[in-house]
Amino acid sequence: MQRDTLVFDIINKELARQRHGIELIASENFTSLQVIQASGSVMTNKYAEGYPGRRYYAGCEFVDQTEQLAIDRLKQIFNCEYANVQPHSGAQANAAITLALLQPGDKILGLDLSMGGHLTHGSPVNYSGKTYEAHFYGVVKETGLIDYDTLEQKARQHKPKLIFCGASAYSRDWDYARIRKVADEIGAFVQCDMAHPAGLIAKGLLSSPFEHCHFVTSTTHKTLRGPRGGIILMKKDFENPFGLKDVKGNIRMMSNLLDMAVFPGIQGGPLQHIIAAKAVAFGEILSDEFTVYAQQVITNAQAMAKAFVEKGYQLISGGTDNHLMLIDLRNKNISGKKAEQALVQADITLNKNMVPFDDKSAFVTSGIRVGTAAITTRGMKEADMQFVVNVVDKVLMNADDTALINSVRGEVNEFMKQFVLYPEL
Ligand code: DSN
Repeated sequence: MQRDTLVFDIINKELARQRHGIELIASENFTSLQVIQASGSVMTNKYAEGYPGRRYYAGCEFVDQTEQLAIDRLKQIFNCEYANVQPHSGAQANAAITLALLQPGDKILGLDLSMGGHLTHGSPVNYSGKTYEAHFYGVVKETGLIDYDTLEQKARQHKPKLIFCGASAYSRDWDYARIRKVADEIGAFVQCDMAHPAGLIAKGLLSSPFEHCHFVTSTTHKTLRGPRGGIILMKKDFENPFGLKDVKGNIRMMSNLLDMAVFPGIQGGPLQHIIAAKAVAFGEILSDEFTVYAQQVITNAQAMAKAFVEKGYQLISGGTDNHLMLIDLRNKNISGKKAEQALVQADITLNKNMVPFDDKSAFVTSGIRVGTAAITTRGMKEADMQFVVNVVDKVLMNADDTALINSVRGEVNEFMKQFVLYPEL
């Protein structure tokens, strides 16, 4: 077969883009080369419907080994009894939980998307909002912190079967114990979607959801710095709440229902190349090197937040406990959309984001979301955050000045040369 230079030329341009720019998208990161190699390996050729040791195809002895390794390492990272590494994404992981637990029309309660929540926690445009009766809590206007009073009030009022916690644009830690308390009171399950801060939780730098949440899901490509994918975890397996029995009359455990919800419930063949790459990434997370990385992510985020505040930017909740911050740009007279577009011209990528109680649509937004997971992987330290904030500010304050933005792009490209990315490629 002829080399597809068209595609590989485009891939090389993407590599150059990643090398030259400052990556501030809070949900992105740069995996190690060995994670890329595993995800681009011959494991992609293998069909392996089922689970290790119980597949519907022959020749699964090696994919069984990598999948088992991924499961064992993941259980070790979070000290859990159950892990499923097959979900293709975080959305699939969340879908599997709802499929295992709920019937169409059942009630769920989650953080409103416009307040930092996620599509799969009940948004009307997502299967979760279309299939289940979704109710929402938000954040307190004055503080930007989760409104636990409203969460409790809505839980008591609607009696959902499942309460979601976790967010995609929330910079503070969570009070999981408080959520579990009201869930127990009304007989609900609690699911934490820890996709954003998972790598920080892995190293004990934020509260652990595992003691208090029945189910924990995550993506693997954000602060966990693995390949693009999803996972499901339970600290402790438990008897399914529906009294379902297997053919021998034994009560099925929740782990059985979750495994069945992933396959055959919502997925077919697992992506074995990605599962091998997850195993590699989980091995990296177990290292001391990753502990240093996770700590630096937070140190950088706090230095960056301080630098933004010193320049008069309004951070929702005033700062950050994790890897991200949400900035309300209304006092800077620029929309999130315009900010995102101006910054990308200077090779700085981040995303526009609604802020709580936003008066602009999700397509325009009043805010931006900024994260430090990717730039920390590049090797930046807290002293570098001032440069990053300076160039972001320069662009935002001169968003119509093409010549100035071009000169900032030159500064950015020069600055990034010191943070070498994939020298082997
Ligand atoms: N799209 C992801 C994010 O950017 O946070 C969430 O799934």
